[in-house]
Amino acid sequence: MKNSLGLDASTQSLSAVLVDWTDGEVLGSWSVNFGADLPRYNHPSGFLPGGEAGEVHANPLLWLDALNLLLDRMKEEGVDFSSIASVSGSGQQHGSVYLSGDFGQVLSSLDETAPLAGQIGACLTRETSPIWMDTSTGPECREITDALGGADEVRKRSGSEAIERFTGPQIRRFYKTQPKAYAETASIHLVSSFLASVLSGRPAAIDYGDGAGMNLMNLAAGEWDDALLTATAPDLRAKLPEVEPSASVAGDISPYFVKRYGFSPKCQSLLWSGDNPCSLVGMGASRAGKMVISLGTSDTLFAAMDEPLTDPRGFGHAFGNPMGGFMSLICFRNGSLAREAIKDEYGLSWNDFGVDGLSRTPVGNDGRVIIPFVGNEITPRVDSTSAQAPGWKPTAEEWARGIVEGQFLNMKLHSRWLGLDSEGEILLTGGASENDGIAQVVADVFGKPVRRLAVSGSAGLGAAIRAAVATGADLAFLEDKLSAPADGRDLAPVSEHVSIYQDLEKTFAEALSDRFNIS
Ligand code: XUL
Repeated sequence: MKNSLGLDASTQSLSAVLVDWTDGEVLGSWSVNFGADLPRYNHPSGFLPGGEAGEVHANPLLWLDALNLLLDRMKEEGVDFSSIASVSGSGQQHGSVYLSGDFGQVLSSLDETAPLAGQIGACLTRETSPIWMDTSTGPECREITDALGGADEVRKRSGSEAIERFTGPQIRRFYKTQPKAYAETASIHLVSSFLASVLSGRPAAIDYGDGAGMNLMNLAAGEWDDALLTATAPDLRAKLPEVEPSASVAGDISPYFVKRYGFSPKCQSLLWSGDNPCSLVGMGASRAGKMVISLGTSDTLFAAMDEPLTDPRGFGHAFGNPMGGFMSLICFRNGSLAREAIKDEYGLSWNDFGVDGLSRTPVGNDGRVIIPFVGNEITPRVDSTSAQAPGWKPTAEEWARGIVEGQFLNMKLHSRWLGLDSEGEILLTGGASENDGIAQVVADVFGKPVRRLAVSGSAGLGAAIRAAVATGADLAFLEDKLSAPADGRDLAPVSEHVSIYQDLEKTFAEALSDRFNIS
């Protein structure tokens, strides 16, 4: 057995990647799209539409049906499950699943002739799961913060201030709004630990990576934090699984998967982690020194950290690094959507954001900046309805340059707490990273070389690498083979541009503080 399987339960799909860890090769990948492949759940974008007051929920049975469908498809395509030595997974972070005391018993006696959803569904004490897009818990965040004596205390303990989408505030809201169902709940799992439990045929622990996204774990100690638990909901300690290192084996794979799909009974089922912690591994950045910038619907910046640093301004997060130590995660809501809004508003094309397009305007727009928030931003936390050019009227081409420069100046300003200014390189991923014009602005604003990797689906790949390493594979070898830079795609910072952006960062910080009254 020389293969490992990585599963990725993301917001909109469940995917699998099969890796041969002796040769360091990806053997194949498969995916089930929740909206298109399981339309009976009415989750066109992976969650129930129409949630009120900021609620965004998904049906956990959908994830189970997707798991059966994904493995059915792989079986039909002739995947030899008996070649898999270990399996792990990556889950969308923060989402929670609420279960009765029967969960363990049901898992240990699953009937392999029937789908999972019909058997496990009876254990749910809350029909739907709040997911990371849920913003309904503002009052609960304030209550937890007050109980701890302030935002700094919550951040120092858990790695983040109390955040609406984080699991603790979500649990508190459930306890307040449905006290009876909360009392009937025997265990609360994350998406990651729920699916790890199903694969292992017994309740699995929560790992340090995903556990840190709950506002319940003491980040430095790697244990549930009594003060945070007490501030969140009564009897919570008894309802939470243990928290353990990400490399822990939850057990042999459940007989359900052995009998139904032909997995080896010796296949090791590892704890799962969150999607961002798994991406850190998949991008080859699990050792300190590399910074990953992912350009997606939201842009994110993450990096491994040796120490549990936290963001003194309270915008960024610190999680456990699945390979040991810690990681930062900073999320910028105005990512691709903001770039696209400016493109559409000013009649631009993506070529106008490319090398030729950007060459029509001077680097730094002659010392003028654009505040790139077309809608509310979370880093920094400000309400905004449109991007702004304080004190000037940009042309369409200046808007193209200015929105991108503003985004990365904001990113640089708000990642300074990581202390990575003078070292390392940037690994750039996500749709917009393909654009050489945008990628060069990243290199010049940060003053670091930018590398773009051949890898796609870094969360699932990271899960497969974690599974492989737990069964004896060499991390450095797999990173070299699987997370390698795409040939000829590296970009070096241009020194004249770097100094222009050093000055422009100050102008940008002043514009931000003038406009939003923040320091
Ligand atoms: C991280 C976050 C998202 C989810 C879904 O804090 O909320 O990145 O993990 O991808």
